[in-house]
This record gives sequence, structure tokens and C-alpha cells, in this order.
Amino acid sequence: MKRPTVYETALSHGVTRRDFLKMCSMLAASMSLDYTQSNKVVKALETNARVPVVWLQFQDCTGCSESFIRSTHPKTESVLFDFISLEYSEVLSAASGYQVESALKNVIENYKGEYVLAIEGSIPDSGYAMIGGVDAKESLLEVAADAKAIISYGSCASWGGIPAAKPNPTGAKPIKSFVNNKPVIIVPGCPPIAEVMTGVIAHIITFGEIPELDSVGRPKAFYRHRIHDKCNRRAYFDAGLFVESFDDEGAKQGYCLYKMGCKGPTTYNACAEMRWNGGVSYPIQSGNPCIGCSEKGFWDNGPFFVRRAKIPGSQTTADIDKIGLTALGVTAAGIAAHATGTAIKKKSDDRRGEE
Ligand code: FSX
Ligand code: SF4
Ligand code: F3S
Repeated sequence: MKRPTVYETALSHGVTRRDFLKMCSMLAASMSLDYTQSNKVVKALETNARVPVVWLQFQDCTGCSESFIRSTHPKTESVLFDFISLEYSEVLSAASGYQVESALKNVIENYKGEYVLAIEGSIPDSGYAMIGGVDAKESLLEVAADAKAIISYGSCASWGGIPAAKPNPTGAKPIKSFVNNKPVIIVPGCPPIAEVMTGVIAHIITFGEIPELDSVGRPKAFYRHRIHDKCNRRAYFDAGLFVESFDDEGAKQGYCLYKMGCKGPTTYNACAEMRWNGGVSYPIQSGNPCIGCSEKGFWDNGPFFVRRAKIPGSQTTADIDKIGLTALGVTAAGIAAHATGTAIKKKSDDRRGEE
């Protein structure tokens, strides 16, 4: 039986044509497409059926689900009711027990190669996590086998995350350690930004394929910049104006948090561009140094809030203690050196991304 298209489903939920077009432009924006590409989205949603999604949860804190349900553009309700068909989720499914387990079996049997598998949480050694009497690894492999694509949401599913923190008592590992015969899109962050989570799904729904990924498997559209590249405090970094303690005058003025241990210079994420809670703010804007929550091993890369010895990754030659204190000419030279270092780093990252 032919399944209704996304558009038909939206109409049956009382959405008007006008609202549908609005939804399409929001989706286009969430994928970082410009408005001229909205038509592509409209066409795709008028033709494609809703994508069945299975959402599995392993060793995690549920923060990824919590983040996902706070998406504002597109709204989570639209994603859940109009764009996808969420067949199984331990947190969001209304059914439980046998009913929900049979919904899962139904998808695996009837939508082979069509459903998207979204995962949050890492996979422990056997015996540490059982869901419905099935071991985590077994359950992952069973559902992954016939999935069209796999989205690994959060730093736990993507890198191992907090459950894998030393001494990693359960032997927690990321999803990619178990699945290597199909694309795994990693969407790190502890948790990831809601609109990044929905943006990745939106891409799959619209184009029927996974978004372009970088060399480690992150969608380039959302992970191509370092926080430091787009940070709202960056001008203070370049001017050598730093917060020296959390309650000093610099903190009140919103100076750069580098000396407070900010890891923005080595963290790839969209926080500074998209921000959180519908674009309200993000850690640095709110006065907290970035702890690099989307980076591999962030949980063991502490201590947090302690100034880093140098700026790994940005290869700056500027002396943090001297910029801002020395003569303007020297400062300018420092900034130029930093900018060059950054440009070189960016080039080599782009190259790595293309490999
Ligand atoms: Fe991990 Fe997700 Fe950190 Fe939590 O569920 S990415 S612990 S915020 O949220 O898996
Ligand atoms: Fe922003 Fe941190 Fe870079 Fe300072 S060090 S500009 S606070 S990202
Ligand atoms: Fe995480 Fe840093 Fe963003 S701590 S939420 S990557 S600003």
C-alpha cells in the first residue's frame, strides 16, 4: 500500500498549504540551505512519504532526547508528527512493554532499508545494559542491519562519552565500533544542539540521502567551524582582553574566557552560530568557558576551567600574556600571526575533510 506523503500527512493533521510552505522554508533554513532552495524541499515533501525512525537508547543521561524535544526551527511537534514516523522510542513512545516491542519488530520486518536508526548512548560490554531482555550490543546489531542510515546522537554514541570516562568500568564504546558496513552520521555534543539534531533528519527526509560528512563522520554543515571562529567574545581574544577570575571586572564586561580554560579554540560545533534554546544563548555567551563537549575524550581532557598551556590546533604565535599589554603595533602583529595560523589550520582541516 502506498504510504501518504509528508504533505498529505501534514494536511490530514490540519496543516494549511500556507503553513506547509512555511514549514518547508524552516526546514531549508535548518539545513543551512538558502531560500532559493526551498522549492527543492517543497517538491521532496510533496513526493516523499514520512521516514520511519527507530530511536534506541543505551548508556546515556537522556539529555539527547531532552535536547531534541526542544527544537524550535523546525518545531519538534512538526518533526514528530509530520515529517517522520517515530515507531519506537523508550522515552517518547506512548506504548510500552510488548506493544512497543512489537512496533519495533514491525518496522524491522516491513521497512527494510527504509528506516532511519537514531541512537543515543554508548554500548557497554555484554551484561551491563539489557533492554526488553536483550543485550545492548545485540539490540543495536539487530536494528542496524536493515537501517537506511544511522544517526549517532550525542558524544556518548559518537565517542563513548561520559560512560566511557576513565576507568570505563562497563567497557563503553561508540556506535561506530560495531557498525562499519553502512553510513553512521555522528552528531556529537553533550548533548547536541536541538536544531542540529532535527537538521540532520530534515536532510535525510528531503534529499533521501545523508548529508555531506567530514573526515570523522560529522555533518559538515554544522561542524565545519570551531567555536573560537564564530565566538561572540572573539574580538576580546584578539585584543588581549581576558577574564582572569569569574567575578572580576573582565567577567562583567564579557571578555574572552581563554584564561578560564575555554576550549573553544579546539572545539568543532555550531554553538556560537546557532546557539541554544531557540538561539537565546550558549555557554560562552552566558559566561561559562566551553568545555569542548562535542570533542572526542572531552570527559577525560580536564581539568576544566583551568587555563590551557597553549592554544592547540590554532598554532597561534601570539603570546596571550603580552597581547593587549604591549604597544599597538606588536599587538597587531600578534593578531596577524594568529589569523595566519588560523587560516592555515582551517585549510588543513578543509583538506582533511575532503580526504
Ligand atoms: Fe551522552 Fe545523550 Fe551527554 Fe547526556 O542521552 S551526550 S551524557 S548530555 O545526553 O548521550
Ligand atoms: Fe571565545 Fe573561548 Fe575563543 Fe575566547 S577562547 S574567543 S571565549 S572561544
Ligand atoms: Fe559544548 Fe562548548 Fe557548545 S561546551 S555546548 S561545545 S560551547
